Amino acid sequence: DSGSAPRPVIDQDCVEVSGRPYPRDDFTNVTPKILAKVGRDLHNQRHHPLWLIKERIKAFFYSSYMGRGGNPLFSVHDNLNPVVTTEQNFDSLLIPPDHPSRKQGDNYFLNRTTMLRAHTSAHQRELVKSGLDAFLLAGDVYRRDEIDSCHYPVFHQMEGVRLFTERQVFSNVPDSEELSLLEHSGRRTPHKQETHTLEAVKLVEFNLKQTLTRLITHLFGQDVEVRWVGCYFPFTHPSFEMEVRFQGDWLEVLGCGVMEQQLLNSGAGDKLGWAFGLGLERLAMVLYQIPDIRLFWSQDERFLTQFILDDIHQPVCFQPLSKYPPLHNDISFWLPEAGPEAEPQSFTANDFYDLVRSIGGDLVEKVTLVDEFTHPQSRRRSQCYRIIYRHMERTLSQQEVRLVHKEIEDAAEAELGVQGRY
Ligand code: FA5
Ligand code: MG
Repeated sequence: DSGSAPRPVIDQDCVEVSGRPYPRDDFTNVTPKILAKVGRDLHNQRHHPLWLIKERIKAFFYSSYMGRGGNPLFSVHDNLNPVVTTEQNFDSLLIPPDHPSRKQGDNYFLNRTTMLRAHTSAHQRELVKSGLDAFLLAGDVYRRDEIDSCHYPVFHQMEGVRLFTERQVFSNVPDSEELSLLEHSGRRTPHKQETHTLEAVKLVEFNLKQTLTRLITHLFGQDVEVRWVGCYFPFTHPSFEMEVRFQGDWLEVLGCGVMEQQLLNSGAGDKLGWAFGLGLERLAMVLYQIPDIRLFWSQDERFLTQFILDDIHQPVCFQPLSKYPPLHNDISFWLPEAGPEAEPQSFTANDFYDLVRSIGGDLVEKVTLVDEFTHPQSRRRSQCYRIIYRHMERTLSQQEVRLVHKEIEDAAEAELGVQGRY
């Protein structure tokens, strides 16, 4: 049979992503379900709601910020490979070696040195280094996280960065000859970094917040309720999160701040910068009243055709697909007993969430820890999770759910070392 096509070789030693092999090691934890999402590029699919919101954000920046000569100030990048080094995702952003965000339990690793990016900030340094002063960057990002209507292990972010020269920062301040961006013997305070002058930081911070507030009112109209919350990122200081009122609650839509000066040292050390990272799904959910984040992955025409517009600014009156009834099923198990001292925690909730998502896929709407106790004599710990199953496009049968639930029970025992109390 010399004429037949070569058969694909399934390589036990490598993970293949977009046609490239990555050697497995003890850090490898990507699942086939996750790998199947790489390359879907929802943000680049014309008329997809994530594409639509990306286009609307681009349009805002294009029309509000002109460079010299009338060309757009911000360049847009939406095709960077989601496979990055851990150096890009963490070290390049000053995330310390022991920082909790590096945990295996929170990220999808191809191996110890390579991962699916957990945020678009992973590309900040390379783009700043290439000489850009203002850019937007959209992409798919990957995180092991909780399961509910606002969290999904693959989502999309838009990053924005803008750098300012001293002249640009003080351009509207009269008699500003005495002012400078940087100072040499300053101290870090809750309001500023050691090398920044307070005047410069306040102007950059104001520009950042004004830009984002204008973006949000451009998208949602004047009536949207917004609030700023102070927070912490290793790569910005000071740092903030913006929350928007959604379905009676505050929903976090973005993080931002004044860039750590160290990030600008290779080539832009004489400038100051701001950066933000926003969740495209979260904004689209608020804008189009999309009730569940799984819908973005739907191939259902009744969902997708609602976003086909002649003009990206045309309002969308999203008609939710009727909600089909949920079914729930609980699962209880004894956690693995604490191993030898050297082996720390052998079970994390994210391992379980990931397993549920791997097997149940988009049938799973939500997973919550409903009960937990420690046996008084044996000291063994038991947990009970409630899994809510609901299909977005049809009614599930008890039978169908029982099969999936059984598969989850078996896999939890086989893969997580728990002992089922089924
Ligand atoms: C970050 O990812 C930072 N890189 C943002 C940043 C960039 C800060 C530049 C400063 C400068 P955070 O983890 O909070 O931050 O995520 C940013 C946004 O992504 C959130 O506000 C939210 O809108 C969205 N997001 C986070 N996790 C999820 C998830 N599991 N599902 C959907 N959206 C999410
Ligand atoms: Mg956050």
